[in-house]
Amino acid sequence: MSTANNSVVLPAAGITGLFVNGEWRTPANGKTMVVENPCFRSPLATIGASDKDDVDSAVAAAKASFPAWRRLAARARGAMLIELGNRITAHQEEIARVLAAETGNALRTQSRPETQSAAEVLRYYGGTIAEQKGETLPLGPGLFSYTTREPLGVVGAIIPWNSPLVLAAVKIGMALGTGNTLILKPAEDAPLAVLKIAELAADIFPAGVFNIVTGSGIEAGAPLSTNEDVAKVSFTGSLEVGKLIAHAVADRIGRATLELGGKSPCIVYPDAATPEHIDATVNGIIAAMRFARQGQSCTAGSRLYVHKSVWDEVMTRVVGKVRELRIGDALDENTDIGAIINIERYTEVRNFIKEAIDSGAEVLTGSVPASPETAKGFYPEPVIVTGVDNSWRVCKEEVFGPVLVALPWEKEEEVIQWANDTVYGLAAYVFTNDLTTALRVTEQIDAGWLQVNRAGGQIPGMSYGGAKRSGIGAEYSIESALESYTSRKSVTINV
Ligand code: TAP
Repeated sequence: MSTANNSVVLPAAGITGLFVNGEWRTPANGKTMVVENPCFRSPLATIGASDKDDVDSAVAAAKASFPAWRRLAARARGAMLIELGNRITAHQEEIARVLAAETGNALRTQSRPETQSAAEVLRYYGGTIAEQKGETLPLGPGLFSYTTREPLGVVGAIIPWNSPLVLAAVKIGMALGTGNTLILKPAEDAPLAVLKIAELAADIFPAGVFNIVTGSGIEAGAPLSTNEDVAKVSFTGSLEVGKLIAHAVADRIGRATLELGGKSPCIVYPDAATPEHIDATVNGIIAAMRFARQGQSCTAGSRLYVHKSVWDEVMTRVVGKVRELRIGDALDENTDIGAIINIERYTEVRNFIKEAIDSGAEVLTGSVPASPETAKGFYPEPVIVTGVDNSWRVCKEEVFGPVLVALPWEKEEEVIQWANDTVYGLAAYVFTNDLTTALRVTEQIDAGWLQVNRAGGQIPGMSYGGAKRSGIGAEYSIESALESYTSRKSVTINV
C-alpha cells in the first residue's frame, strides 16, 4: 500500500488488498489500482487489482476452511463477530476518516455514523446468531421429525462504494455468523475502510474463513459470481449488474441475494405540515433524500409528493433548509455534503440535471454542476425540480445523486398510483400524523422497507430488502440471515 495523504491513517504497509487464507498476498498478475479522494481528485492509495486466479485461490481457501468453521458452535462464531465490532469501535475515528477520504461522504454527517453502525451490526449478529434453531414436527406416534439450519458453504459478497463499511459488516455478520465462509469484494472506488476492518479481523477468524479480494467488477467480481464452488452470491449494487449476477448464479443453480436500486417515493399529507409538525417533516424529507450523502443512497426518497394544500409552505421550507447545507471537503467537520464518488458518476448526475432543465423542468433550487473537466472536486449542489411528470427520465430512473423531483398531489389514489409507477420497490416514506392514513397508505405501496414519520437508515434487526426490481431476499435482521444464508435439513426418525 502506498500513501499520499497524511491526514488519514491508511491501511498499514503490507495490506495489499488481497487477503487469502489468513495472509496478505500480492495479486498473481502483479497489477495495482489507485484509489482517489473525490473531494480533490487526488490519489489516496495504491492497492492490488486481483483477477480470476486470485479469486479462485480465495475460493479454494474458503472451501477448505468451511468444514471446521461450520462445526464451531454458533455462539463461538458470534463471539468473534462481537470482538470485531468492538475493535472497530476502538478504532472508530481512524476508520471513519479513511472512509470519508475515499468515498467523499462527509465525516460528521455520514462516515462517522456509518462506522458506528458497522460495529453495531457486527455486535447485533454476534449476539443473535445462536438463534440458528430448527423446528420439530409432530408427525404422529413413532415418528420424530426435526429440521436444522445448515450453512450453504462458500459465500461471495460483492458490495458498492456508497456505504462500503456497513455493507461489509452486514455481509460478514450474516455469512460468517451462520457458519459459511466468505470472500468479500469491495468496490474499486472504496476498498480502504473495508481493508482497515480486514486488518482488525485478520487474527480473529481462522485462516481461510474470511477473505478479501480487491479488484474491478469485471476482473474480480465476475469470476467470483461464476465460480462453481461459490454456493451463494450476496450482491449489493445496480440493477444492471444484479441481472448479470442472477444469470451467472442461475447457470449453476446457486443462490443469490440481490440488493439493488430504488426510486423511492416520499408522500406528505397535510396533517404533517401543521405548525407543530412541519419542522420535523421538512427535516425528514431532506434526510429521506439523503442529500448529505450526495443522494448516493439506494433508499433515497427521490420522488417527493406534497399535498397541494401545503405545497407552498412545505417547499419554501425545504428549499430554504437545503440551501443552508454546506458542501465541501468530506474531512472538514463543518461539511454537511461531500463529493460524488467519481468522474463517471458526476458526469451522469450532471447529465440528468442538464437534461431535465433543458427539457423545461422548473428548478426550485440548484443548477447544472461545473463541467467534469474543470471541477476541482466532484461537488454537487442539491437540485430540486418540479413541473415534470412520471414519463421524464429524471422521474423514472435512479439518478444516484442529489436530485429531488417534487410534485403536488390532490387525490390519495392518484399519489399512490404515482408512488407505485416504477420498476423499483425498495423504500417509501410517508409523513402523516393520522394512524389510519398511515396504515391505509403503507398497505398500498409496493415497497420492501417503509417508514412513517421517520427517514433514518436501517437499524440492526429491521428486515430490509426490496420488492419488484429492487432485489431478491432481505438482509439486516437475524431472520433474514437465517433465510438467506442457511438451508433447512429435515431429519425424520422412525423410533
Ligand atoms: P455496481 O456498478 O452494480 O457495482 C457494485 C459492485 O459490483 C462493485 O463492487 C462493482 O465492482 C461490482 N461489479 C461491477 N460489474 C460487475 C460484474 N460484471 N460482475 C460482478 N461484479 C461487478 O453499482 P454501483 O454503481 O457501485 O452502486 C450503485 C448502485 O448500488 C445503485 O443502483 C444503488 O441503488 C445500489 N445500492 C443498493 C443498495 C441496497 S442495499 N439495495 C445499497 C447500496 C447501493 P467495481 O465497482 O469495483 O467495478
